[in-house]
Formats: sequence, structure tokens, C-alpha cells
Amino acid sequence: MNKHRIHRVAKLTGLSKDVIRVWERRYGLVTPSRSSNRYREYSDEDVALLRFVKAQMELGETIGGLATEGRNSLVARMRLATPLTTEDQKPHDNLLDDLVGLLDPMDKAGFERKLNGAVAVIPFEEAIQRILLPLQRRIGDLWHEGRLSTGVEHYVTKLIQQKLFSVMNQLPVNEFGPRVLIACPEGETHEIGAQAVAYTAATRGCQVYYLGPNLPHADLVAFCEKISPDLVLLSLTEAKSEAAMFQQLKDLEPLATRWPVAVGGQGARAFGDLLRDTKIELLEDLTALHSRLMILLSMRHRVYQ
Ligand code: B12
Repeated sequence: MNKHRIHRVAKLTGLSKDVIRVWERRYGLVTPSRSSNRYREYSDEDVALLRFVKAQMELGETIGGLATEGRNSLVARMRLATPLTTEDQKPHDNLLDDLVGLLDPMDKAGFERKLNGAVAVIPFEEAIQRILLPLQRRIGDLWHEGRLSTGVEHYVTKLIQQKLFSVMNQLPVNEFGPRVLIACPEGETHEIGAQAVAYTAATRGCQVYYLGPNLPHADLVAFCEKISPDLVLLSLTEAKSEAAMFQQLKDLEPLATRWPVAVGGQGARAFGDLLRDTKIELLEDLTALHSRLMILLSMRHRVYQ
């Protein structure tokens, strides 16, 4: 998880350093750790929470009222309320140009320093949208055009995947969260879309079963039998022929009569019409996924109340 110094937090939240310190001292809204030289260090969640509190105050809530509500409740409310804004999703084009420039000739130290530095200074969800996914697209396009070797493509792809998983693995396991199975169906080997979906579901408090790319259909069914998922999310990047998609949907339909199944990704969107008369849902993007997960989580809360 990223750590941010107070001047960076002030920049990212639009709050002054004094206000941030007062909210810490007086209200205990954030409790930064201390670096070895005693500088305050704030987490991504602290930054997101401060942004959320500021936004709620602009809508008329008071800092006293919010502080009384307590951090846990505010974090839960924040997760329900805040998909990224369009501004937070714009690709970081200059950075991508610089990163690609560091691959030929290969400057491993320079590339990783630049990538790590850029990812560390913004909340991780924003880094996924603005840096990691666009970098995967950029690298993939160069490979497809024959301008990048398979070795270099694999090197960058693996770095991106490691970053997503290492942050995901630090999230607390919510054993009471809804069970969400995420995979790419058989034949689909583009993986990053499914990983972004897994990260989104994990940060919203779901129990994520991530089964990765190219999952044979029989294994998908067998795994569903084992865990009885609250939601199955499948990522399709490649747009197959209409006949192939038709066959895939035919295979998935019996599954969707037993458990909720949703598909997403550019391959799924290309055949949105075929999905209309099926029980399989199409989720257009990660914002639609966020809303779908909110419905799932609120149903879960009702069951446990
Ligand atoms: C990166 C990439 C690769 C990488 C894959 C790395 C990996 N291990 O994942 C490499 C270079 C290895 C690769 C290889 C191939 N690729 Co390729 N690849 C791409 C590229 C550039 C980007 C795809 C991608 O990863 N996008 C990033 C994700 C994050 O974006 P996204 O898919 O839009 O997903 C977003 C949303 O849709 C959503 N989402 C995704 N899934 C889901 C699921 C749910 C439930 C929800 C809610 C949302 C959601 O979340 C994401 C974030 O916003 C595209 C071209 C392009 N610019 O799109 C071609 C592309 C997909 N590849 C293509 C092909 C054909 C292949 C190969 C089969 C080529 C070959 N002959 O070998 C191989 C097969 C795969 C393999 N062998 O690994 C074609 C597919 C053509 C088609 N008919 O659709 C494309 C379109 C290129 C092209 N223009 O022809 N590829």
C-alpha cells in the first residue's frame, strides 16, 4: 500500500496541511504512521477518506457529525458512494511515453523507478485507471504491431500483474462478504481486465475467488458447485466470431439459471445484443461493476440484519 507525506496528501485532497493535522488531533479521523525520521505517513485509504469527508462537508455535513460517526462507518459509506470520477480515469499519456522510451534500449532500473514512483503518489485505484491499464494497452498494441518483442511485453505485463496482486493481497479478508468468482472463460488469455475486476470486488469487501485466464468450462461449473457463488464475473477481451460467442453463451446459460452470471470487457460488449434474451448480465465497465457490487453488498447486509 502507498504511503504519502502530508504535503502530498494536501495536494491530493485539496485540504491544507493544518486542517489535516487538526482533523487528526481533534477528531482522530486519520491516524498516520510515522516514518523513521518521524514524518507523518498516510495510507491510500486515509487520502480517500479525507477526500470523502471534504466532499460530504461540501454537501452540508459537519466535521463534528462525521467524526462522531467514526472511521469504520465512514469508510464503509465511502466505499458505497465513490466510484472514480472521469478526471481520475484519464490516462497519464506523458508518463506512458516516458515509460515506453525506457524499454528500448532496456533500462530496467529507470523503468521500474519511474513506474513505482508514479504509482506511489496517487491512490492505487486511480493508478490502475490512469497508469497500469493504459500501460498494458500501450504495451499490447506495440506487441501487436510487431514493435515490441514478446520478452519485453511479458516483462511489463508481469510487473503490472504483480502490482495489482501485491496490493490486493494486503487487503483484509472479509469472510462474511459475498462470494464472487472471477475468471476468463476458456480461450480467453487476456488477463488484466479480470484482474482489475478482482481488485474492484476485493476493495468493495467481497470474498474474491480469482481463477485467472483460460478456465475450461467444466472447471468453472465444478468450482461453482463447490463454493455456490453469489456472483460469477467473466472477462472477455477478445471479440470472437458471432458463432463462437453464441456457443459460449449456450454453455453459460445453464450456469446462469443456478447462480448470477455477468460478463464484461470489450469482447462481451461487442455482442451485447446476443445477451439481451439470456439470464446473463452485461456490465459495461468498472463503474457499472461498482454499482452491481453495491446491490450485492446491500442484499447481503439485509440478510445479516
Ligand atoms: C494487452 C493485449 C495483449 C497482451 C495480453 C497480455 C495478457 N496476458 O493479458 C498480449 C500482447 C500477450 C496479447 C496477445 C494476443 N492478443 Co491481444 N491485445 C491486447 C490489447 C492491446 C489490450 C487488451 C487489454 O488487456 N486491455 C486492457 C483492459 C484493461 O481493457 P479492456 O479489455 O477494455 O477492459 C476494461 C473494461 O472492458 C473492463 N472489463 C474487462 N473485463 C471485464 C469484466 C467484467 C465483468 C467487467 C464488469 C468489466 C470488465 O475493465 C477494464 C478496465 O476498464 C488489445 C488491443 C486494445 N488496444 O484493446 C489486443 C487484442 C485484444 N488482442 C487481440 C488478439 C487477437 C491477441 C492474440 C490472439 C494474437 C495472436 N494471434 O496471438 C494473442 C492471444 C493472447 C495471448 N497469447 O496471450 C485482438 C482481439 C481481436 C478481437 N477479435 O477482438 C486485439 C483487440 C488486438 C487487435 N486489434 O487485433 N494481447
